[in-house]
Amino acid sequence: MRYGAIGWNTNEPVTSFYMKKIIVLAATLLSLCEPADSVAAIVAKTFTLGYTKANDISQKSFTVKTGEKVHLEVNPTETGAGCMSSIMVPGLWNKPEPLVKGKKIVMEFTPQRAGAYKITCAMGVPRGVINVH
Ligand SMILES: [Cu+2]
Repeated sequence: MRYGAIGWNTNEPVTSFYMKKIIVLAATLLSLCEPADSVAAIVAKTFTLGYTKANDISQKSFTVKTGEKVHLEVNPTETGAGCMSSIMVPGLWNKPEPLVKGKKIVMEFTPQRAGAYKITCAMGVPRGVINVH
């Protein structure tokens, strides 16, 4: 075989040249095959909310799609008191989470059925809505 035919001018053996190409190609293909979980984490619809006693959660209405992962985060700058001192989303996040100053709350879920899901306190008093289409 004639040197120069594929554009190299070192004394590198032909096999080594192609092995490097194959390793780079294999690494590229592997990097495309990430587990489903990390793909979902990337595409999760994310909402980052604040909370104060006076204004409650900083966003009250949400629109998401069925089958789409939702990452709903609340960062309380005050600790809740009384009736509305906890938060949950019946049907999507059934565990009441206490609103405590400086304690981040993360609720992650993937709605499977369309509907209007109320955001409530532990007793079910509404404070917002997640519309699933
Ligand atoms: Cu309540």
